[in-house]
Amino acid sequence: MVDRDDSATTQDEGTVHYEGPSGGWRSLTSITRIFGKEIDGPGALDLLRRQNKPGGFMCVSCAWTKPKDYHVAEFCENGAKATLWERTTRRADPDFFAEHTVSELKSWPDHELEQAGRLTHPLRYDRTSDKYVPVSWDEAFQAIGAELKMLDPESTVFYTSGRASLETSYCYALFARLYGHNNLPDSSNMCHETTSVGLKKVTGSPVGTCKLEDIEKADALFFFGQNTGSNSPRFLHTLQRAVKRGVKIVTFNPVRERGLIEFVNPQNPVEMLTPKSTEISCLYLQVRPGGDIAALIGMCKHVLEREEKQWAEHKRHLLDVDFIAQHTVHFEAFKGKAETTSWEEIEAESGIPREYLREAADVYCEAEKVVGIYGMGVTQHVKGSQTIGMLVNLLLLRGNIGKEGAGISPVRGHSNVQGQRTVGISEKPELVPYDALKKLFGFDPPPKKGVNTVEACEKIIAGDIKAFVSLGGNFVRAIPERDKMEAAWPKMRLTVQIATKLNRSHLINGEVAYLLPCCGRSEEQQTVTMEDSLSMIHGSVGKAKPASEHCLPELAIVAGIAKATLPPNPKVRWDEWTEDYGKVRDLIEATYPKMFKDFNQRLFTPGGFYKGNKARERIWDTKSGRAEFTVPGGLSGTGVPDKPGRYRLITLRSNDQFNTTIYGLSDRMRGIEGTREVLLMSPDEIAAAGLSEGQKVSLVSDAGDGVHRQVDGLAVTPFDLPRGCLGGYYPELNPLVPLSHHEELSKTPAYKSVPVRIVA
Ligand SMILES: Nc1nc2c(c(=O)[nH]1)N[C@H]1C(S)=C(S)[C@@H](COP(=O)(O)OP(=O)(O)OC[C@H]3O[C@@H](n4cnc5c(=O)[nH]c(N)nc54)[C@H](O)[C@@H]3O)O[C@H]1N2
Ligand SMILES: Nc1nc2c(c(=O)[nH]1)N[C@H]1C(S)=C(S)[C@@H](COP(=O)(O)OP(=O)(O)OC[C@H]3O[C@@H](n4cnc5c(=O)[nH]c(N)nc54)[C@H](O)[C@@H]3O)O[C@H]1N2
Ligand SMILES: [Mo]
Repeated sequence: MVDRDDSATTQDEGTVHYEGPSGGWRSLTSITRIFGKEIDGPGALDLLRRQNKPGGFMCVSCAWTKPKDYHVAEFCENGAKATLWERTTRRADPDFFAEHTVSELKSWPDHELEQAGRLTHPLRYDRTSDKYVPVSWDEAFQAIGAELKMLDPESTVFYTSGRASLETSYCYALFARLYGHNNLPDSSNMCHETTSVGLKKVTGSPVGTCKLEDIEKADALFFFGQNTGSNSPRFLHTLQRAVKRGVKIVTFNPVRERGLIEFVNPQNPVEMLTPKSTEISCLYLQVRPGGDIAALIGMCKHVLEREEKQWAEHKRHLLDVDFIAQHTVHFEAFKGKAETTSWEEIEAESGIPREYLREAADVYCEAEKVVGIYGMGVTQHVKGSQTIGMLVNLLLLRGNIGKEGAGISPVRGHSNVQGQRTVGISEKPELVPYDALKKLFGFDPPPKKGVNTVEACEKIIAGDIKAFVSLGGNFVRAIPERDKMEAAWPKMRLTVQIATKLNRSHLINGEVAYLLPCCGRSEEQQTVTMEDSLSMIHGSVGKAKPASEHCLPELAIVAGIAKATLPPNPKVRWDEWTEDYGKVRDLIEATYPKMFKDFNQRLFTPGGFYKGNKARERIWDTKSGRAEFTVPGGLSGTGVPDKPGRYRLITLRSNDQFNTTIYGLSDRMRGIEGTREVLLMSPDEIAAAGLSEGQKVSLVSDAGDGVHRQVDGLAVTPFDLPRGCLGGYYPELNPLVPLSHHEELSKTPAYKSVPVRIVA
């Protein structure tokens, strides 16, 4: 449960585990194993060589920052997989679709659907033959436009997955508002929306306050629920350097994730020859899922005890009392809560003995500058905002926000998910500068709040949504409540999917359905831009040969549909914008003059240009005008009481997947190979439940709402996990997640603690 030095020593007998460090030779061999011969060699190598460097190609995988001081090869195993996946030589062309009916394709595993290769032609679903048939772009645009013109705009949804560029995203959001709605859910609604709402509430900032320099200057880093080794591997370089500098890293995670335990740098020739790994975390605490609020209260309790003692003995404060007095509110209420919460309650909910929480808190107290880092292990819980509030409480105690080397750093998911929100993809009108839009384009943007992802699902199930346009992504696979959603989906009048590769969402069609092939980012012939997790904005130059001459850039597709839908407006110049994205950047600058000052001139600033952050300057855009201490409502983050037979299920990503895209069946850093149909469970729990290794079981949801949700055929697999908790893979287990099981303020689905029972 607790690990300090040798990661292997505390391992339970018989538990499956990969014992090697992350990075290293194995990370390179895994790429060749997956892709073999099916990539366009020279083109792909050119992209990888330029990947994430100033003036180069910005990776389509994660949102981790692209540093000014880059490596010779500034890409990781998983970034390379994402680039090569886009550069496959396989094609899902009209011949492919002539051979297979949609019903037949539905029987294929998700992995094989994407394996079919890149989409090459605009396609219309023909119900009579149950096949996709090629159409011309003009025919597709006119037909989609005609349908949209007949519908009430508020009965339509425009979804985005967080990859599309700032330019395309700005145009897409503008199209929605000119058409007449704010129904702009984004993959971020399933991801860091908890940050956009929860972090904003307490600091005034919807995004992290750190720059890379802060992480590089910190004395201690605290990780909560973020799997760096698989999901933002380039960050490991920063961590490795930090450890070598003597920085202390403390990790809270129910799973012992390799990347946060030790790391061999695959780009350091000396380390590759004499594999000597760097130990990453000095303390690795296997918190129970949803137990972070309790763990953080425990740490704060110890910090407050030390303050009292230090003041009594030395008349010196441990807390930053000036900062607390000048910059915060509600300190006393929070202090009261921490003091009156007992260690027994804290240990029971967090699953961590008090001496380890005290040790973690000592690391915090002894560091002048601390950064708090988190991911889906925090945001995807019912009480995710409260957990963020607790992490902020800890940081505020010693003034660790708004000073150099300190701050809070949510690690974002998709490569431009943060940027899409910045340029107007939002269901909330108050987050968009309507005055600027009105002035620039001479219209009144719709005042009514639109739907987020969960609300879109509710309305689709209720039959209130008539059309769904998807700019990337795999919505039906990514969301909760799969069975009801798959049943409701075909009742929509129109579904439009703009995509690079075939996926499950393209096979569950509305009455009228189009599948439109776009260029990947690597194939953009013009410069596009994105914002990374540390709020740096970068230009990306792709210029690879498109998968087919019929693929169009995403912006051209959005413009094509918009033109066919909207009445002409001399201020809205779709053709000019498609021709020259620089003009869209001028519009972005005109709409957001502070963040995007001199946008076109600063595109290629090495390391990106910073969009700014008020909380970083200690200007608090909160209700009180100060940073806010908060008192959590309870100690559990799950929102569901424990009871006998009920487990907390964590849905995980493997190292061989990007969200719903499954590259292969190896989760090498967790030692799980050849299958994803597993139920991870601690050996003690397996014994207690009377199960045996390898036994096939079913999971049923235990949400108490009377709805039966079940997934069968999961092999019981011993794995080092805290008590009362199970693990398994996303998206296979999504049918178990109730739509109503979401974060309380932001409605982010609570994918990290799904209440389930095992049926043997
Ligand atoms: N290669 C690759 N890279 C990716 C992605 C991918 O699928 N593949 N996806 C991208 C996207 S969209 C996103 S959002 C990010 C996701 O990246 P992460 O934020 O790392 O998300 P997850 O992989 O879902 O897992 C989060 C971690 O939280 C831990 N955890 C679960 N429950 C709890 C809890 O209650 N408390 C704590 N402290 N920890 C918990 C899990 O064990 C896991 O290690 O990665 C992005 N990058
Ligand atoms: N149980 C569970 N569910 C989860 C999560 C979890 O941790 N657990 N995580 C959630 C999170 S954090 C997220 S972000 C969502 C992800 O949800 P989405 O963003 O909707 O899903 P992706 O799998 O990223 O989408 C993959 C598809 O995008 C298309 N695509 C790829 N590149 C491009 C491109 O350049 N342009 C276009 N137009 N299309 C492209 C391809 O067709 C590919 O099949 O899932 C969420 N669902
Ligand atoms: Mo995400």
